[in-house]
Amino acid sequence: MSRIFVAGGRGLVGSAIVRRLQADGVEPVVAGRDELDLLDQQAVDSWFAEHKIDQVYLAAAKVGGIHANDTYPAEFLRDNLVIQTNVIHSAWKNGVKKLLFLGSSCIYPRLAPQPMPEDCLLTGALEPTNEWYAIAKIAGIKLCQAYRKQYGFDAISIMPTNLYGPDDNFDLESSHVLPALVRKFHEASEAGAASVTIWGTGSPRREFLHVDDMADACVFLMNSYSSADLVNVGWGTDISILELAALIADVVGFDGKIDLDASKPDGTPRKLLDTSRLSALGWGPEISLRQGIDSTYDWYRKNYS
Ligand code: GFB
Repeated sequence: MSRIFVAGGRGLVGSAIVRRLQADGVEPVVAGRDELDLLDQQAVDSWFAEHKIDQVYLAAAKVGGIHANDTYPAEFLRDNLVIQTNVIHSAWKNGVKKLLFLGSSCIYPRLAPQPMPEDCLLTGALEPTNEWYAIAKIAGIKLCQAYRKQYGFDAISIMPTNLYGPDDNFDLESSHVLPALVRKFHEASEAGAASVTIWGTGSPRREFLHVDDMADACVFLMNSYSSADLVNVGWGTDISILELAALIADVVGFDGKIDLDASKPDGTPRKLLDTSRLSALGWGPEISLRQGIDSTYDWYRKNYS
């Protein structure tokens, strides 16, 4: 049986991949930060030499929403470059047979054609609020392609759209919009507040995919796909941030006002992935946004609030 390492196995995506593998009766290897510091090349190299891993899901990264990306550019660039370089290099050096690298839809130009096909990579300027993270992820894709070209290493790159689900970060400063709004509307509803304030103009459009669908796509691609060409993973339709806020308010049962704080950045005007490459390979998502928000809100109430 293959030995599978999920790097970042305690995070949003990594823990979903672990659950998905366990559902198939596979127990992947996970190493917490206390056990393995992915920023330490020596430590990562010794760890791989010792553990004899066959497959790697590289889901470890420094991540955050628009405010965190914009506030900590040095960490988003440096930590992600180092983590992915350490893992990809040590995996190859220690005989790993296959590696799946997780990128992000923010690698594409700010004003890319919508929906965004994989081949619009590097055809225009990036969104300034997350260009640091995007540059690190683009370097990760290029590293996978370079190791494939020079060493024949079977590394593939997958670009998820905005993800959400259980084990997400619900911190109001550093989280992405969906968990932030779940928390804001929940707290407003509990407190009987008259209004909730959301950031920006409410007009940017985003596509949201439940992380369990994402994990299923990762396992599918790990087992069936081998190419230097990246693959987008998304839900297929997008909604505006104001529509998302109204949907979350409805799930939570908040019937007050929604205010906009236009002093906060909007970020990319629209981010919708073209998923025709993945559809042609035979995979599609299953969890609708309404279902996904319902179950995420259940999880939040049980585990967080
Ligand atoms: O999810 P989010 O933080 O990141 O924000 P991005 C999406 C949109 O929601 C922006 C608005 O227009 C925000 O201004 N928004 C409204 C809020 N209210 C809130 C709130 O309370 N919290 C947050 N966080 N947003 C990230 C990138 O971009 O997407 C990362 O910064 C990564 O690099 C990730 O690619 C997937 O979708 O704009």
